[in-house]
Amino acid sequence: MTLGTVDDGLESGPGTLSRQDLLALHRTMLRIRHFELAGAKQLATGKLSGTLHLSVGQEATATGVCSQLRADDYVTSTHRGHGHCLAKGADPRLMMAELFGASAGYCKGRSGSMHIADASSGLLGANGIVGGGIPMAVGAGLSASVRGTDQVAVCFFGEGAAGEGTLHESLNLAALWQLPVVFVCENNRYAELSPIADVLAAQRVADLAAPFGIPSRTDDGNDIVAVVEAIRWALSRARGGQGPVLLEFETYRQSGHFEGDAQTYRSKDERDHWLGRDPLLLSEQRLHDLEIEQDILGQIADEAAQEMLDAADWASDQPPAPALSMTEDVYHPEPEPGLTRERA
Ligand SMILES: Cc1ncc(C[n+]2csc(CCOP(=O)(O)OP(=O)(O)O)c2C)c(N)n1
Repeated sequence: MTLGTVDDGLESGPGTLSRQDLLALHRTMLRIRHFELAGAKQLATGKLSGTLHLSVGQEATATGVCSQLRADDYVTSTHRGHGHCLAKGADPRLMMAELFGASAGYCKGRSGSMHIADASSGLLGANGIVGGGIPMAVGAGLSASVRGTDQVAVCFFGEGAAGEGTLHESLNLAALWQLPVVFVCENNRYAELSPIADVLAAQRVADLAAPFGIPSRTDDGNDIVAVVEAIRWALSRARGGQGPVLLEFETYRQSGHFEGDAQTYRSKDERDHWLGRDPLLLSEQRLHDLEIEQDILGQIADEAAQEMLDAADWASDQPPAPALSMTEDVYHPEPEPGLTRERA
């Protein structure tokens, strides 16, 4: 669709974002929401096997952060990475094909949901290893620094990953070498089934940056404008040669840890509270305040839903990757002369 109906004579929205910007952000959040819902539907109807880690409720963090990145900036993601990939510019059809294990997918059907990568959009990979993407972003930041570019590397991670050694090693090196890395914690309050207080000694993830002299802040991760403001601050430092930054965003995973999770570990009251703070709801309220008509919002939502249903339909028709292709394109060094592969 064209947003031409609100294009003319735009006033500035809050936080130096125009109404057009806010609509574009809203649209990206809707595309993420509907990608997740379309994937869940494929699972529920048995067309897709395995499970998925959905990011329903966390759309504002992926959208806000990636909206301020350049195409050549790097992103590393997590097991809950669909939103990060979409927001960084990945094609939902090629992502969906990965969920189906189809050769047409970004990684020829070998990545599944948790390891989608697309170098052409700077996506160095989602990652099923909790904390695994964090040092990769430091490597990407080091590469940018050595090559003398002004690219930035962003790693998304959860508060559960904040207890992993990889975060602390990565903060150390990024600070020591003053690398252009933005550490982005999506604190969705639960690591699998464990509340944050059971897994992290620090009061806040943002506090973990202080020993390394890294500036940090905690913001509302469900408010798209707050996310954009925070990442703009972080990027002005990281791209400006002032070294790494850590952003913590408070948010809530509305979906289970995985599709099929009975979610007995949280109360209805808690859930209801956060449903009232749904990032799409908050964004819609703001757009209403800016006098954007409901018809326009409805049209954007319908288009996002249709796009993702079509992507799922298309992907489900793609031929699965042949089993024997599994070892193709996988790094395995040749054995030294005189050694057989078995002995090497
Ligand atoms: C190194 C490693 N340890 C444990 C796991 C099992 N595991 C998968 S998801 C998860 C919780 C991660 O929590 P968090 O980092 O907060 O991300 P969220 O699931 O909340 O998005 C764990 C422990 C894993 N995949 N990798």
